[in-house]
Formats: sequence, structure tokens, C-alpha cells
Amino acid sequence: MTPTITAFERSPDRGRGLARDMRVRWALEEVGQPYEVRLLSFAALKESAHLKLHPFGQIPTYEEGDLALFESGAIVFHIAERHAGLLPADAGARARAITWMFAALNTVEPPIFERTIAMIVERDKPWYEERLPILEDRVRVRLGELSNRLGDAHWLDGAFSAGDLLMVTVLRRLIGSGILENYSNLSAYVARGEARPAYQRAFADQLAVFNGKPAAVR
Ligand SMILES: N[C@@H](CCC(=O)N[C@@H](CS)C(=O)NCC(=O)O)C(=O)O
Repeated sequence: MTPTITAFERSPDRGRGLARDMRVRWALEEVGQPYEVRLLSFAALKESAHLKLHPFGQIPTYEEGDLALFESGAIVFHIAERHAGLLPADAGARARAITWMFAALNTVEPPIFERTIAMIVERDKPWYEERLPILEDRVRVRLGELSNRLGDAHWLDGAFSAGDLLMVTVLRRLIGSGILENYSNLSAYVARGEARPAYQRAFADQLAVFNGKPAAVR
């Protein structure tokens, strides 16, 4: 059964691949699962039809027959569990890859996203100039730790996994910030993720929505 995901009709990032449907698109591309996309306006996100699928009125969602999921991490996990290619077969390696999925979303993403939100909604506040460096230091702490762990490895724990997929999408939000660029192994890690053919197909399809062009037919 072909799953259907939801995505922004008009992405606020202007097609830079930051909206979280990118994670789901990338995972589906990695495992070779075709999918359909239902595009939604910001208003439609908050309407009852969508709220039945997503209690917080956000994208992405994932529908497959009777199954409806929300939360990008849960969706990527669902895809990774049902197809080969995103989680190792060995039980220990699989548990570690899942640990990296949680680490990406629960430990690394929060300070990065808090900085982003501050830059969007707090720019005109009197405390902004004082608060931003504090938020950026918190990001640096996490990147330093992640950089130490990654070292000169290609991926976080052996072969590319759903943990790397989520971590790369989380780190991409820092591209051009001047922060990520100070950690050459993390920049190279992100570039390695972006170079994967599955990533490139997912990115092109998300960008096509922003450009108003139909997605490639595969
Ligand atoms: N934790 C959720 C976050 C989802 C999320 O923040 N989605 C954003 C787009 S990337 C959204 O729909 N924003 C619109 C809104 O919150 O109204 C996930 O990972 O799926």
C-alpha cells in the first residue's frame, strides 16, 4: 500500500529542506518505498480533518491504510522497522542506532531549534542580544560533544542508519550559521548525508513544491 505523507503547501524555509517532512521523504527514498504527498496550507493544519491525524496541527503525518502516524521520529522509525536499510539487523547495533535517533531529536535538536525560534520571534525583544549568545553556547556544547564522538568516522555507529538520517537533518538547520562550520568533521558528516542519492531525490521533491513544479515521477 502506498503511504501518504503531509507537507507544507508553501514552505517557510523557501525550499531549503528544513521542514520535517524532509526526514520522512528521505527515509522513504532510502528504502525505495514510493509515497504520495498531501500538501496543506497553514490554515488547513489547524482544521479538524488534520487535527484528527495530528493532535498538534503540524506536518508531517503518515497514513498507510488504517494506520495514521505523526511525529517525524516515530514515522522514520516505523519506516525503518518495516524495510531493510535504515536499521542494522544485529540486535545491539539496532538498539544503538535507535539510541542515536532519540539523541538527535531529544538531545541535539532542542538547543538548535531554540536558537532558531529565538531568531524568528525574539529578534525585537530587549533581551535578544544578550540571550542569543547564551543559546549559541548551548548549541556549541552539544556540537562539541557530538564532534568528539564522531571523530573521523563516516557515520555515528558503523553503517549509515536512521540515527544518522535524523542527526543530519537536525544539524542542517545550522548550515550558514558559522557555528556548524567550526566543526569540520560535523560539516563533512552533513555533506556526506546530503550526498546520498536518496537525500537528493527527497530534497528535489520538497524543493519542487516550493518552486511550484510537480515532483518527479518515479
Ligand atoms: N516534533 C514534531 C515537530 C513537527 C513540527 O514542528 N512541524 C512543523 C514543520 S517542520 C509545523 O508543522 N509547524 C507548523 C505549526 O506548528 O503550526 C516532529 O518531529 O514531527
